[in-house]
Amino acid sequence: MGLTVASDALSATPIVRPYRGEGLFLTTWRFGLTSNEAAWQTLDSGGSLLDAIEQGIRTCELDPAERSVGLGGRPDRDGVVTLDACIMDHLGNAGSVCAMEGIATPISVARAVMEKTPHIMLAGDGARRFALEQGFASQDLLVEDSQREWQDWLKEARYRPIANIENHDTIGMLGLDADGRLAGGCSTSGMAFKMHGRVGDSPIIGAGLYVDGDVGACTATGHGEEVMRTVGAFRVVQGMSLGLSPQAACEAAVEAIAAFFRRRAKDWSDTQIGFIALNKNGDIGAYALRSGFDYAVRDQSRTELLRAESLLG
Ligand code: SD4
Repeated sequence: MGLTVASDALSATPIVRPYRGEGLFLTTWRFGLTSNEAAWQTLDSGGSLLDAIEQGIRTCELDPAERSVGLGGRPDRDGVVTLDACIMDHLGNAGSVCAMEGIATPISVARAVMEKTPHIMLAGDGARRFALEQGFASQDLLVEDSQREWQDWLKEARYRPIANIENHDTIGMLGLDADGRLAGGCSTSGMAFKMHGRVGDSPIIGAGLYVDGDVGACTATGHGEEVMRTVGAFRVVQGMSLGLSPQAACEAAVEAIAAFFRRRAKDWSDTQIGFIALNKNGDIGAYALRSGFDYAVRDQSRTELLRAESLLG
C-alpha cells in the first residue's frame, strides 16, 4: 500500500495518510448505483481495478433503458447514435474512441485501443473497424424510443440541451483499489441531436477524464464544450496535485468555467457541468455549476446516491 503526501486545503500542512479501505467507486448520476455495484462485484471476485471500471461502465452501456450511454443512447440530428468513451489507469495508460457507430460497448473498445495499439484515440470509422477486427459485434443502437424522439425533434430541429434532463448524461466512473491504485472511465452518446461528427469532452483525456496515479482522478459530465475549453478533468487533478482537496479542486474548476462564461458574456441558463474527484487517500469531492447533479459512492460499508453542491444553486 503506497504512502502519499496530501493536504486537505492549500494552506494545510501536508499529511501522510495511506488509503486503508477495500476499494472505492465514485460514479456520475443515478445509474452510477448499478454500475458501482457491478464494479464492486468484479473487484470482489478478484478482477483488477480496470476490469471493475470496464464492467461497471459496460453494465450501463448494455442497458437499453439508460438512454444516454451505449445501446439505447440518443442519436445525433441525422438519427445516428455515435458513441464516445475513454479509460485511463494509474500509470498513465489510456485508450479512447470517439464518434463510433454500431458498437454497444465503447468502454471495452477504448480499453482494447489502450492495450492493443500504439495509439490512445481512434475516431469514427477507424474506431469501428478496429472494434470489428477485435471481435466486437456490430448492432443497431437506435432503440424505438430514440427513433420516435428523434422524429419528434425533427419537427422543430432546434438543438437545445437541457440542464439535468437526462438526454445527454455521461457515465464517468473513478475507482481506487485496496493497493491504492487509481483508474477511471467515461462513456456517453454525447449531447442528443448534436451535429453528426461532434465529439464532446468525454473521450478526451484531460477533459472528460484524467488520472494521475500519484495524486487522484477526476471525471466530468455536462456540456462538453465548456469542459474541453477549460481542460476540466486535468484542471481538477492539477488542483489536487497543488494540495487542494478533491472537493476544493472540483469547486475551483467549476468557478473557472463560470469565469469563462462571464468573460464571454454567454447565456449559460441551460448549461450544467458536474465534476467528481477522488484522491489517493480515498477522499472524494463533487461539485456542479447548478443544482441537480447526483453521483453514486460505493465502498466496503456503503452504497449511496449523493447530491452535489453547486455554484449557482
Ligand atoms: C458531452 N459531456 O458529450 C458529454 C455529455 C454529458 O451530461 O456528460 N452530459 O458533452
